[in-house]
Amino acid sequence: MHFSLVSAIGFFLFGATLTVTARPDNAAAILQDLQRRVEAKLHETNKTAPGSPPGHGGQTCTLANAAVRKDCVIYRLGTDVLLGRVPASALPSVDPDFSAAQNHFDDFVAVHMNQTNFIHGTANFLTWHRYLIWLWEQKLRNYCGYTGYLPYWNWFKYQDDLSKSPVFDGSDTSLGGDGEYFAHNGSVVGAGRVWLPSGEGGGCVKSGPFVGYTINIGPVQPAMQGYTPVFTDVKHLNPRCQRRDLTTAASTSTFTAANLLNLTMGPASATVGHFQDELQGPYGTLRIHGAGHYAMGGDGSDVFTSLNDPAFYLHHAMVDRLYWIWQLLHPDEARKVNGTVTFRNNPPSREGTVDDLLDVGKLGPAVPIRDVLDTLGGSPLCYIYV
Ligand SMILES: *[C@@H]1O[C@H](CO)[C@@H](O)[C@H](O)[C@H]1NC(C)=O
Ligand SMILES: *[C@@H]1O[C@H](CO)[C@@H](O)[C@H](O)[C@H]1NC(C)=O
Ligand SMILES: *[C@@H]1O[C@H](CO)[C@@H](O)[C@H](O)[C@H]1NC(C)=O
Ligand SMILES: *[C@@H]1O[C@H](CO)[C@@H](O)[C@H](O)[C@H]1NC(C)=O
Ligand SMILES: *[C@@H]1O[C@H](CO)[C@@H](O)[C@H](O)[C@H]1NC(C)=O
Ligand SMILES: [Cu+2]
Repeated sequence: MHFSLVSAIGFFLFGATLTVTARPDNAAAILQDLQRRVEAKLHETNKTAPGSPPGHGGQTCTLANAAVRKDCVIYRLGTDVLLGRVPASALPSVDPDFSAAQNHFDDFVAVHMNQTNFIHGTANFLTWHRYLIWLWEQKLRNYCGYTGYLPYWNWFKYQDDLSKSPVFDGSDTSLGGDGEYFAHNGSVVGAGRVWLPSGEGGGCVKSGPFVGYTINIGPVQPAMQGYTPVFTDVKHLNPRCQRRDLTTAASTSTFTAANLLNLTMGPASATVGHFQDELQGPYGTLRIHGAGHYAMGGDGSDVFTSLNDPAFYLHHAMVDRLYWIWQLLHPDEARKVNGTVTFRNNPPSREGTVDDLLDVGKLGPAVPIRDVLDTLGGSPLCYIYV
């Protein structure tokens, strides 16, 4: 049976033309519906980005040859190529200035840490992270024998019991399970205004492919209480286990139909400024982007070095997927940016533009924002989500 959501979410809609045929309380079904809607749009245009330069391999990027990123529920990583472990063990660090980085996995952590104040709450937040995870996907494929594409963590499944999620269930194809029990009083987030009670972990990840794996950089500012930050920079080596505290309080409260609808069709979808600000959360609130990090707890809860938890890449793939859906639903806004070049404009700085370069240090070439606005632009990006 199909419900028309128009009346239920009428206040979200600007025109009455959008109809979502899913129960209003079922975020996963709403997301499916949005997915079908944007796929239909893509197929209408059979997007080849007219005028765009050829993508990799000299081919123009089309729907037919685009990479397809999938839900990790249906597309697990495969035990032969363990996301993160292969590059970590196989690839050396490429930046001697990041002397704490012991391998290429750490390089990603270091680059993100060094730029934290210039890539969050900024005009480049969505595109910088889009480019970073694309580079990660390329490394896995080009150097680690990985033949798939980056899967995403579908927030709208298992949000009421993260330990059952294929991302975190502790199986060989997950990114590891919960941490060992570590007594602590939850996490303080949202500029100190939101308290999340602890889960059942908090210590070293105790199951899955990354047990015994060493991380080296940070923590700088973990939200999890009792996890003491070290004074740290990209030269401070701090070898330790990766910690996690699966925090369902973060996911269940935030990965909701109301938040999804607001961001894709409601007031928060109206402009790129509204979209990115609501996604990251107005000052003192917890919203979807932060909730993914705090749902991981431990290392994943550290805004500077959350990449130490390999689930970072699957979380940001989902952030990117939401951005992609939003872009396809809002073509007039899709190529705009909003905001300045410093974290919540602190210290005050100039407005960002689509000509600003996305600086990823030695991870890859700096590219202008305009080149990654379209995931089918072909140079460098050529992918879709299903
Ligand atoms: C899109 O165009 C390509 C050729 O550029 C074609 O191979 C493909 O089947 C088309 N896809 C759709 C969905 O129409
Ligand atoms: C850190 O980032 C700044 C720019 O934000 C850059 O000038 C500096 O070289 C980076 N540090 C390292 C060690 O790469
Ligand atoms: C845990 O922290 C919260 C928020 O700071 C506080 O309200 C609560 O009393 C604390 N509980 C314990 C047992 O310290
Ligand atoms: C939707 O987003 C707008 C801002 O873009 C915000 O003011 C409003 O509180 C959000 N609504 C809900 C229900 O979260
Ligand atoms: C950026 O977006 C916000 C809404 O989130 C809006 O108030 C502001 O005017 C926008 N700034 C520019 C320069 O467009
Ligand atoms: Cu980040």
